Amino acid sequence: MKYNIWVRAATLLWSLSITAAQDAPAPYMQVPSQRQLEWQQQELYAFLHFGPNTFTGEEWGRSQSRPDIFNPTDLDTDQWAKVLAEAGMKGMILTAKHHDGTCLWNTSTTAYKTGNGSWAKKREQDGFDADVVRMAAGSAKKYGINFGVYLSPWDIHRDPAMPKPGLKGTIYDEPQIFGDSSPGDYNALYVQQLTELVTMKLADGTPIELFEVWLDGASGSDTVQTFNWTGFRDVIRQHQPNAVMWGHQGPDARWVGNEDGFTLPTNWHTISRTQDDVHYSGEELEVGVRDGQYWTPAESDARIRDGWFYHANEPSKSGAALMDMYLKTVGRSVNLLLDVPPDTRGLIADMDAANLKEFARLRNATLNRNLVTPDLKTSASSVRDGDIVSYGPAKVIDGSNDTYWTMDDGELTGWMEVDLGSSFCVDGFIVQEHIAFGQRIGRYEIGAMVEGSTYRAVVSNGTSMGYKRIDLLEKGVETSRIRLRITQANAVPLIQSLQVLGSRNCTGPL
Ligand code: FUL
Repeated sequence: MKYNIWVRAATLLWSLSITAAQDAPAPYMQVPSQRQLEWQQQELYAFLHFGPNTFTGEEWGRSQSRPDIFNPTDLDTDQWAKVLAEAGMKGMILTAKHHDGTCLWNTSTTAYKTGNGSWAKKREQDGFDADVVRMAAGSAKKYGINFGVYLSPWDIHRDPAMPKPGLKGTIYDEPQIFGDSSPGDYNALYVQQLTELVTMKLADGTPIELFEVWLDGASGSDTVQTFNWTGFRDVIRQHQPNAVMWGHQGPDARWVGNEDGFTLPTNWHTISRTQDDVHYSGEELEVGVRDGQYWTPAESDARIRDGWFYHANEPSKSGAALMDMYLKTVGRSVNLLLDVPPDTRGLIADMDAANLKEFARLRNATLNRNLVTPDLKTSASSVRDGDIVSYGPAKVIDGSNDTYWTMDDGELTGWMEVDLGSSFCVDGFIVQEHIAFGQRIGRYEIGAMVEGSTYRAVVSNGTSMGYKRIDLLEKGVETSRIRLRITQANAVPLIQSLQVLGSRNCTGPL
């Protein structure tokens, strides 16, 4: 009894002493804003390219068709949201206006909108909403996924370099104001369109919340138009403070430099240029700039089919191909924006829905096999100020995004171990750096204890860790202890999470 009282008193004194814990490490160089951090956690979401091109078979519509061309036979935005939500996608971004200039919402800025076509008129007569952006936003909300819009800065409809004889003499023959030397102010028109989108409301009056606004960088004409990126950003910030503004170079998220669903193994969340600077090349965007001037993480936009818009004859990528993309993007700290284009019915094609379902099954079967539980034993080469309660290695397996294992300032390398309790067949790892305080780690290794007491490096080429790294092994290894070693960092490393993937034994089903 007495002994117990002494133990309790000692424990109390010890826990009081650790409340005066050493301060957390100072943030290192650039850090993400709250909106960027939340966006990074979305990881996988869909792009929906939908509009006149769906019906003309074009990819870059030349703005020759009239709104009547937009004629989905069975449009059901609820089906989009349901398919995507069931496939574990966290949101959808709809082409409110693609390069051809047709607006999918009821804008007051142009006559060139689907709302002026016979499909919309008929729907309205029948008492239904015909504003495709609003309909999609409502469906996203209904199925609990995020919503975002794409608004193409390049606007062929207004670009004098792109002749439109097909619209001559119609109400769609509108002033050609795109370009620095054209009459009129295209930036003002764009700001108006952006403002309409960021202030849009659902039919019941609730404001539509956007998680991302996609400002495409492409321009296929020679017309030079200097865009007012700062002005565009201000409009988004004012009305949608939580929305990430995507542009070729930010400001909130950057292009990954290709449209094929991969990035190079090394990927930094920072770069040193803004939208107003010369464009980086593809590879420069893939890699980013270590210790760069701006926190501008990469997003990979890729396609389930060959084109961005639906074309019936194109094959749909298999679940396995999509899984490969996922590992080369999300598994390398880059968000994956996967295009799933609605067809001419206005539905996600059955084949695409089936492949998304298989993709979700594969993700689950591969990644949802964490052997680590918070009660397991951990140890580390050292702990910040010896304060294991605040910064110990158990923080890596506690399931919290707010805690991490770290060491004293100036300690740039070190290791932490987790004892799995008994032998398992380990075949993969998911590691996360605590990026809320910056990106620091340049190299890491993961070892598995084999033959009693030696560690064998099973991941030996870990590079920039960042938000999340998924390392899958070609062959499972029988082990009961795992060691994560940080072998290069530019400031004391902060490890937020380590998941060890595997099953009971190597002969069992994976
Ligand atoms: C590109 C565009 O030119 C494509 O049509 C597509 O919208 C893709 C996502 O971005 O820049």
